[in-house]
This record gives sequence, C-alpha cells and structure tokens, in this order.
Amino acid sequence: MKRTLMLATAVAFGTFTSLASASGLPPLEQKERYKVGFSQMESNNPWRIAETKSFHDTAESCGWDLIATDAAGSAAKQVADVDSMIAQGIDVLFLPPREEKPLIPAVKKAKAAGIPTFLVDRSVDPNAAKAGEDFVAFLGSDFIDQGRRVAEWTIENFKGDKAVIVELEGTTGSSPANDRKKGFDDRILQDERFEIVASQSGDFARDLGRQVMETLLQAHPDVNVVYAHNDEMAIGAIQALELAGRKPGEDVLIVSIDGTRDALQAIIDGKMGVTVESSPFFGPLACETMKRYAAGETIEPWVQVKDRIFTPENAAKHIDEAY
Ligand code: GYE
Repeated sequence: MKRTLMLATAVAFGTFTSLASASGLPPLEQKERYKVGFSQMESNNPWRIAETKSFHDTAESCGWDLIATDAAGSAAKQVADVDSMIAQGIDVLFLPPREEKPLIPAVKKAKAAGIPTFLVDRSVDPNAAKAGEDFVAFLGSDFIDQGRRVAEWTIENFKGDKAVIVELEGTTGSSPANDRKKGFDDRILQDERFEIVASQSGDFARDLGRQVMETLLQAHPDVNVVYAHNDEMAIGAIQALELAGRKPGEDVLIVSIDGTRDALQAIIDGKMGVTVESSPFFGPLACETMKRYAAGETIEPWVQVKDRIFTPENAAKHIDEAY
C-alpha cells in the first residue's frame, strides 16, 4: 500500500523522482546552487591537499556552497564530521571513506536523511553497503589494476636473478591498501624470481613509511625491491635506505603508486623506477556526476578513473602538472 502510494507520487513528480524512488536512493533536485559536503579524511600529504583543493576549485563553477571538513586521520572523527554535515542540511555528500568498514553507518545515515552520497577515491566494504542502493556510486581508480601494473613493470625491469621485496602497505582496512596488495602480490608471485619477505602498513604516510622501512631493513638487509602502496611511503623508504648507506635506484628498485611531484622528481633523479597514476583531481568528475544524477540519469555503480603510468621515459614531461 505504502509502496503503491510512493510510486504514484513519484510518477506525479516526473521521471527523475520515479527513477530515484525505484532504486531506493534519495533524489536530487535540479537547481542553481547546492549545499555540498566534502568530508576529507586527513591532510598530511600532497595527494589529500590536491584533492581538497580540486573540490574548492570546482565549487564556484558547479554552484556549490561547499562545506569541507578534515578528519585528521581518524575514522571516528570522519563519522562525526558527516553527522554534523547532515545536521547542517547538505543536499549532497562527497565522501572518501578512510577505511572500508567504520564509515558504513555514516553512509546509511546520510541516505536515511535523504542525502545522496557519492564515494570518492576510496570505497566501502561491498558486503555491507552497495552502490545504487546505499550510496549513488563510487568514483575512483581500479586499485587491483594499479597494483598489477606496478608488478608487470617490475617483472619487466628488474635486472637481477632474485628479487627480495619489502611491501609498504597503505592504511589498514582501506580499499586501496587491500586492493593494491592483492593486484601486486597475485601478479608478482607468478614469477619465481620474486619473493615478498615482509609486508607492513606505513599508513600511506611518509614519516611512518620511513620508520617502517628502517625497521624492516634491519631484519632484511638483502632487500632489493621496495613496493610502496603510495608515493609518500616510497619517498619515506628512499630516505631510510639512503640513511643506511643504500643507493635507491642502483641497489634497490623502488616502485609505487600516485604520481606526486616528489615521486616524479625521484624518477627523474634515477632513485625511483615507476609510479602508476592515481589522480586526486576529483572536483570536475564529482560535479559532472552529480549533475547527471540530478538530471535523472541512472549512474553506473563505479565511475572509473583511467590511470596513466610514469616512468623514466615520460616523468620529465609530466612533472609540471604534478602536485
Ligand atoms: O593513493 C594515497 C592517499 O585513496 C586513492 O589515499 C587514495 C589514496 C592515495 O592517501 O596517497
């Protein structure tokens, strides 16, 4: 009875309302200005700063009154930040969930409050919350593929007979850390020259990456490949290796993901081998996807970002656009 009534109301209000109701997602009105929430997880690295800036840079042209928060590396604070945005009556939420599980209640709460949510750059556990049901869509990269591409480049470019790999993982429980590990490990271990002797989290942070590398270097002095889940940890690892008298780029191959300015410079300087791109410039894509949704389009569950690869061949060409 209730459902029939809802559908009848939806039909009366036109196509976009009926589509939204049929999917169970909150609809989004077409209007001049929107109150938009962007809940950043932390701002301790260039990638996060570039992403937040991309949202600010997009705000005026997309008609956003932007409320941007910074959870300072705490999933609990990020949940509270989303709560506060819901209380302030945002029309749309853009959320990069720091970890896969803790942000799920926030996603569901936004939906219950009638606010369409777009996950940007990281996703949540698909068994607990789904695109097209609990949130509109995930906007981001294929992290498994990023890891696989790093592995493939490493297989082609590692010169020795036996590779002893240390892996620096991203934030424990985050979608990019889970998937970048899977993509890399599955591919690299198909080649018997490669062994992963240690895999530990450096929380996607430069300083922690450096500290973890220092410790692992003591236990595994024969390491000759470092795979870091992001450039910040790769740069931290380079610092630790140099401090220990090693020569990154000569006796240790460093491979990673993102495409930051420091990483491209390290490639140009011969200290790093490769970085597979993971772009932080989500503002324009967020605007375009939100507008499509407001116009009544059904959004694909995964709006996929295509990534380039930066190597000694092209790093100099791209450094000026890096962040
Ligand atoms: O690679 C990393 C950042 O979620 C894709 O998070 C993002 C990752 C990015 O901290 O540098």
